[in-house]
Amino acid sequence: MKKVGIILGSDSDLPIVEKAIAILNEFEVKYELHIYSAHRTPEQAKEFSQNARKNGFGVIICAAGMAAHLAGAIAANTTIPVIGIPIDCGKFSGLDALLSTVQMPTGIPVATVAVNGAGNAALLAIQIIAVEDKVLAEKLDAKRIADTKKVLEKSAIAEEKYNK
Ligand code: RP5
Repeated sequence: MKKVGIILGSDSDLPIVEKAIAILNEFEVKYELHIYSAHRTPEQAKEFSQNARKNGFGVIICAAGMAAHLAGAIAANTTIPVIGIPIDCGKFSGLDALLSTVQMPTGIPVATVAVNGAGNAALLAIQIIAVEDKVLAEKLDAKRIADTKKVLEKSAIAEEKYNK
């Protein structure tokens, strides 16, 4: 199975990204995490992305806040799918990072999830890996069914309380 790369612009992004790690663990998908910044350690970020395909990665998740150029900088050096998580650093409620991550020029795509959307970043990464992995695809289908059941159980409780 291909690995998921997880690149964070700073260790201060870890509390948000831990949700993605928990989901990857739940699905037993292998990952490798690094703290490489597009601005503070550009050489390491470049080297990682240039070698990602030959090192067995199938998708890369990038989390960064503020002037969040990390996902775009990683995507510039690989044709592996890149998922960007804009991080809310308390300024502009993360709108700065959202726009910096999502507004990529044609030719260098970044699949951007919601501000702090680490859960969906992990699920999307798993879906990309599952294109070529039947067992993983079945696990994703099972999770959808379980999630739907949970919502309907909550609906039943609310219906019982309010629909007199
Ligand atoms: C970004 O700047 C990082 O991804 C982080 O979200 C933000 C702040 O970094 P620190 O100053 O907390 O290291 O590059």
